Amino acid sequence: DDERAWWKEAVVYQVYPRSFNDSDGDGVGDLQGLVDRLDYVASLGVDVIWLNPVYDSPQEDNGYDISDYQAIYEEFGTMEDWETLLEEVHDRDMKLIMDLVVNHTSRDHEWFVESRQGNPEYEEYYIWREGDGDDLPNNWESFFGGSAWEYDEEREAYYLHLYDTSQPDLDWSNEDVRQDVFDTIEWWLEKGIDGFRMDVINLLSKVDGLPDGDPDSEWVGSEHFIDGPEMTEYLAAMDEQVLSNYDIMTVGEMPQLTVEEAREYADADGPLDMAFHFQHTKLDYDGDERWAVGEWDLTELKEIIGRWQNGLQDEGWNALYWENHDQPRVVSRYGDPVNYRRESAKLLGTFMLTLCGTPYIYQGQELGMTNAPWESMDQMRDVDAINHARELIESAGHESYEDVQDVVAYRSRDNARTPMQWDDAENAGFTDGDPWIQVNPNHDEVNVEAAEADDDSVLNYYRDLVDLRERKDVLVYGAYDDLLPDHESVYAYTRTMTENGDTEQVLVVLNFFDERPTVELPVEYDEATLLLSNYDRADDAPDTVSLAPYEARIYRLD
Ligand code: TEU
Repeated sequence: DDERAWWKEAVVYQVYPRSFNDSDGDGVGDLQGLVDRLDYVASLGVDVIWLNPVYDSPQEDNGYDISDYQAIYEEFGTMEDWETLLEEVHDRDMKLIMDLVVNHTSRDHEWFVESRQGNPEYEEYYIWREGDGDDLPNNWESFFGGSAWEYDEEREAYYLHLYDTSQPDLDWSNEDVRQDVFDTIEWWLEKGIDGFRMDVINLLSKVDGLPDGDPDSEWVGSEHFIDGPEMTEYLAAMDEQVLSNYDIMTVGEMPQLTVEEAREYADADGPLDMAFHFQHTKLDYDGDERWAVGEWDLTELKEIIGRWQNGLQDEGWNALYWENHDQPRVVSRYGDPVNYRRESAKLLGTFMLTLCGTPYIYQGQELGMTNAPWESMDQMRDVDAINHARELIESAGHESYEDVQDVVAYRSRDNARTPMQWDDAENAGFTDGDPWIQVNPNHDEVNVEAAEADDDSVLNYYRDLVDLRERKDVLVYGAYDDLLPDHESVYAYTRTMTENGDTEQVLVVLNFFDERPTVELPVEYDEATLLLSNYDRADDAPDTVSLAPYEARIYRLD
């Protein structure tokens, strides 16, 4: 969609506050720590910060279990600190979007406390079902493993939790729930924030009667709770009552999202501006299996990206990402963290910042941070990884963690959550205390201080990429054309935009592996200018290109 909007032209930087910067030495990142590093964030040239949940929470799922939507988690600071943050972000001409987690709350939320006591006002706020002993209400599974039902002694009934047992799902079919959530959204918007990232927002509506799901499906029950029957209605109401009254950006996180659905959620009158899908994050699964690692294929990546680039060309808008707090580090998945860490980090960055859509850079991605070694269970913090590690050990009749270490260490969400690497000091400059999670040992080499001092660093390359994108509308709005859909190691595409009779075209050539291929490209041009590359080389003709390992080039064609 080429109608202009500020959020289409924006580059977003995601901050996971728990792991960004600790200002008070308790080993946990905090709001003041982020404020202290805002000049760094601004120096990247980004326009928007997406802040992961900072609300009051028992932190069973690092803040995705919210016990009070209108208070700040104590270890992160106070509401005053948060207000300072907003002000300081705005002072630097950036915007701030917050995480909205309203599929579920924490079990400690007052609504749940009242609900489990059977207080009539809150009785129907969550999804309660009768049942006893092994007789579960249905066969739905939690994303984190095990049944999606937990028995509550107090209410003597089961409640549904599609995530952790500490995260009961709200009953969105209850109008009072919707109204309370809309009021919360409005309360934050009135504080002056610039939008929301909406957590698992396509899970709100559950099929009536909660029927059993296909037992062979990867997430049992999901056909009955993903994109349920009332989804469109709930989001339309949220939009009409609250969102549409503000000039904000909204991005929905939507597991199992297809292009067709994305066009509906994010068309011109849709409730959302864009949505995160997961298709390209599953390339390295073994089939459908997340807790197994498979070989990935570049032509498959092209197919997925092409589907989304073309599918949202006229309607809707892409959200572009490689990493976030739930994904392992991209260099360790689709690059080479050992022999070509820098080159492949730059290559993957080039890809993300030259596609059509709004790019999201996750903290540390701009340094080429990698997965960490998880040598024992007690180094791990993530409830998802820990649960699945236990399940894997049990189900395969394994003895110990070592037997499942390869897959767990590769896939764990903790890979994204190791502290931001500021310098080569003991705790990477993240904290003066004991970090809540291990610091990646490679921080002695991979860190901001070293990257600042090095013209060739991944960091400085990301700055160039962001800068280029900010200067070239064709990189934001231009149409995408894949030149080599069948090539197994080189990805090459153009972005083309015609405005007032002038055509602007950019060519991107990416070598995704460590070989040295030569490719012929079907491009027409009178003059080609190399705008950016991760190798130092003189301009050469872009129709016959010989590439070094993980080489990336961006040309302007005239
Ligand atoms: O995640 C939803 C979710 O299911 C995925 O992001 C999942 O972690 C991913 O598919 C793994 O590949 C959101 C939050 O981002 C996550 O941190 C929370 O734990 C979860 O919701 C529950 O709120």
